[in-house]
Amino acid sequence: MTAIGLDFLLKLMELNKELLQGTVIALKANYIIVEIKYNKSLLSINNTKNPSKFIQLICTKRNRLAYKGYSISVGDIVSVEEIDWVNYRGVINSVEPRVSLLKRPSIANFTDLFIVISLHEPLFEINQLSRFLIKAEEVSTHVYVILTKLDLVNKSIADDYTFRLTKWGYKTFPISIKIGDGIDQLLDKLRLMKLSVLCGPSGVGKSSLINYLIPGKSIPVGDLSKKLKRGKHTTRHVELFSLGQESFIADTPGFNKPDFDINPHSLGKLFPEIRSQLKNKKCKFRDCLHLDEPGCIISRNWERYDTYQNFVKEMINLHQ
Ligand SMILES: Nc1nc2c(ncn2[C@@H]2O[C@H](COP(=O)(O)OP(=O)(O)OP(=O)(O)O)[C@@H](O)[C@H]2O)c(=O)[nH]1
Ligand SMILES: [Mg+2]
Ligand SMILES: [Zn+2]
Repeated sequence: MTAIGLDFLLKLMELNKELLQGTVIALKANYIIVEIKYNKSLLSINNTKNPSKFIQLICTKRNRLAYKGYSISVGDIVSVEEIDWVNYRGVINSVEPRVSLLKRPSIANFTDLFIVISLHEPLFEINQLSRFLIKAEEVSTHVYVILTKLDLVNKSIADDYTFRLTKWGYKTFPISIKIGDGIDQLLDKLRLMKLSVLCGPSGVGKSSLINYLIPGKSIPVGDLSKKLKRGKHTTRHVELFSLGQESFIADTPGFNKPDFDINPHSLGKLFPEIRSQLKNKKCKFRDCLHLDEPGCIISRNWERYDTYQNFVKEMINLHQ
């Protein structure tokens, strides 16, 4: 055996003794795909084979984790051992406590939620967007909107929507991957975040956006249905993609009508328009629904007040 070969083997043995931490980026059949960032010792053994900064390992999990009822989600930070560097396989030994968990789609440790909605094809619907926003507000205080397909509408229409959504209380990113508009500002924001999730209806361009943001990516994207101009549910599973330094973006399967089940009294907290009005003043009754109660201080003069009323009524009916 040559000196270099022995050195290589010793390093492998050393590394196998250590547990390596990585992020679960996808669940595929019975395997868990974990991405591990190169550290110095990894670079020294592996740079000739895989010049990228990240290695993906195909993992299983220790039976002990299954017995304890641990389910592993995309986004989980895990420790991997028994790494086979030839076939890039490993065994997950433990899962770090989660900072956050999104249930549908299931993603652990997300930090920011981006509701992606198209300005045209599929048609922009305030009610649908508000349903996505309510679901996002339920689980996160970091909610943003991406308006896609800017190239398909007049600039005045795009400006009008952006202005309105900003007034609702959401930082809004109008973009087009066909003409490249708005991408730099969005990418600057995404790179500051640890794990941003793209959620929204099918066909709005979530996967296309990730392909555009990450050179060389080719996630499958789908045409819209000819008649209804709706998406065809092309993405079927959650997957994380690295945007570089400690920053991931999650692609998710689109769904068209998010359901929610919320106490009608809690709905107001999920509308930034109501939250801002309640900052310095209070309604007379603590459990005010902000409908017709005497002493209610919430103004009726804002764009989504009707949407709010309808959601309250929907939740009252649901809980009857
Ligand atoms: N004109 C235009 N079309 C776009 C743009 N972005 C995406 N598309 C098109 O929109 C269609 C749907 O794109 P996808 O990326 O598959 O949409 P998705 O949101 O991932 O859909 P699901 O995976 O079904 O949830 C494709 O035909 C894209 O080419 C854009 O900025 N402008
Ligand atoms: Mg997709
Ligand atoms: Zn009130």
